[in-house]
Amino acid sequence: MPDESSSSGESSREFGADPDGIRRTDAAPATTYSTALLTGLAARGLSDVVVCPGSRSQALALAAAALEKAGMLHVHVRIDERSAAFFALGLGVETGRAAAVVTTSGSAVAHLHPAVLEAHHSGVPLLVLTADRPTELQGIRSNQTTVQPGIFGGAVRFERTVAAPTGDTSETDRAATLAAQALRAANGRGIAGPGPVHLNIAFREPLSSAVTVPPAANSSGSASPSPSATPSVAASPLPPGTLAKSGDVLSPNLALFGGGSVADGAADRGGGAGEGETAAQSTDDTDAVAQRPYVSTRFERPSAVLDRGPRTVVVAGHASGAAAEELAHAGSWPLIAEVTSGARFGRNLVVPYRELLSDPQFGGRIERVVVFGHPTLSREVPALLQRAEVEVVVVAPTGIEAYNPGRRARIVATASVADGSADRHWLGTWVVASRALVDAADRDAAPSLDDGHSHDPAARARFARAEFAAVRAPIDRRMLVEELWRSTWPHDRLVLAASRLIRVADAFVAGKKIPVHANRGLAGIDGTIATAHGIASAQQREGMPGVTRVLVGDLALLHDAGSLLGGHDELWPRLQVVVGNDGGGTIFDGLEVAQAAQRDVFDRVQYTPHNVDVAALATAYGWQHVLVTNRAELDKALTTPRDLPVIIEVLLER
Ligand SMILES: Cc1ncc(C[n+]2csc(CCOP(=O)(O)OP(=O)(O)O)c2C)c(N)n1
Repeated sequence: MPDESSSSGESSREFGADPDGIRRTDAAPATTYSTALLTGLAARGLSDVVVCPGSRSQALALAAAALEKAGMLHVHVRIDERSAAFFALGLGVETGRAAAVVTTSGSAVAHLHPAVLEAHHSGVPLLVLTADRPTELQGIRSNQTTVQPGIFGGAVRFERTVAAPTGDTSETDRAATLAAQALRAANGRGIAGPGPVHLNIAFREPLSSAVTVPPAANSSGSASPSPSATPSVAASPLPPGTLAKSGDVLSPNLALFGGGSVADGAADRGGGAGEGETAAQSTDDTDAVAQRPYVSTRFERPSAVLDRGPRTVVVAGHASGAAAEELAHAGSWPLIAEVTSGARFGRNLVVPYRELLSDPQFGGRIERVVVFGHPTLSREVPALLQRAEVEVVVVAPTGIEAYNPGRRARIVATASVADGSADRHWLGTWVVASRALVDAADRDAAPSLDDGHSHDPAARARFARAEFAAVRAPIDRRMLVEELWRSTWPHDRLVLAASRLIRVADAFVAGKKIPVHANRGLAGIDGTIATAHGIASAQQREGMPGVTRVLVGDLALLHDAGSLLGGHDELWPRLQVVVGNDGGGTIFDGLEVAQAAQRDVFDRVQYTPHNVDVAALATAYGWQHVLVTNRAELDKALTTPRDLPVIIEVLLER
């Protein structure tokens, strides 16, 4: 039993006592269990719980609120579970640690699915805690009751359905053990890496009672636990493929990553199978056990030492991190770094990579590609990786799938460069050609400074006119992304929706070491604002400076309009939603279907026009709204400090 939940004889703090002052001594098992679970999670590093309202989940919600009062957690409240889950995803993106979401039973759980899928595919830690009905209410058309075990299919790293707590004294120990297992799985263990975890907990009436925060937890708790505060108490190991103690049901989905191998020691004892094998897991309480792909946490990918011979480029897809730039630098190889890679900087960077990959003199001569992260923003990169004569090395230390469009990549955990002399000519040709293309496309030729300083009134007037024209220039997509890029610094965050503008940014913005995020796991237009809100909340905690700017198309904004609603009385972080409003989804205008289909039909079912008044939308949710039409107004809007979140609207030509 973890120390923090042991009985020490110290007095406990109690929250939620009856208003008449009479202390209720009969704690509801639902509350005892929920408090133990959340205390266990907080003790192991969980810092944020996003609560959605509901009756069946009240014990978890009230316990979370009590732990917040005790300084152990931050609680955020969201009405919409989809929004809540993406908000938690954003917290996980920024902190690298799971945040938890609490929901009631029924369709509430299904609203978590988009964020769970995104977390699964992008490897972001996330913990979902769903309340369920007890077994006696299952299968009888009881209200708000559905099939919650296994609802997320193979998308969760670990899942456990817990039978309704009964008040048995062993339950608090088991809650603490489960907390440790769940956080370990969510925060990343073994080759699967971080991802979503689902704890589905049945509750029986009484659904809650006054919350008593265990004293040890009370004194040691911190609302901002440091990462080093993570597991200090070992959980009891679950042998792979075995059941938890009676009352708990291991989901068949647990088999996905090696049965009980997320429990301490199990993976190390070699219980898993190799990658590509399958395993079935039987449980007492579930008979629908699926055969699922089985990835052992034991399996490790090899490391590669790359010889210098082949003409090589390094591709940094989404969330590669700086390792891609380091390898390109060490190998003297051109670097193709997508805008959300975290590696878009350095001397080897090739911004106009699409053009050069399509050029036989450049792309045509590539012999080897080393890929980091998840490239999603061009057609040229996957086409390159499918060419039979090109060797492909994919660096993926963790992750459920490695990027492998040609299905013949060598997948490694790390890559380094062998000794020897670099082929500087190869790098030089790319860098020179890249610079030439960038210069040719440069539209920002500054007005001549000589004119500005001239004694000739005509020259000075010419300078003033040029300067005026530059700041009054109407905004187009490229200007929009370049101005955003220019305004953003390392202490800021930039979040890009899966609209057309992310591709424009990828095509044009220069190298700059700034944090850029996008939900590229599934490239959905859903949840962008909520994710950015989560990122901003985590980043700006404890007085940190910075602004989070979100660049969305109008459909991405409308899709996540519900996330403009924050928690009542919760402080907003500095958040700017910049919407490029072109009246619908113009990303589809660039597809072949735009030429092939009848115009009116195409517009109706692909472009999907709308007439939403964005200013009124902002007002409805208590946001500020600014409409900008030229560069000067845009710059001002991006740099003006505000007390409220703002939607900066830019009208764009279709
Ligand atoms: C959840 C989800 N539904 C549908 C899509 C398909 N989709 C991709 S881009 C897009 C339209 C984007 O429109 P908008 O945000 O206005 O940006 P624009 O293309 O106009 O720049 C849609 C519907 C998706 N990616 N995700």
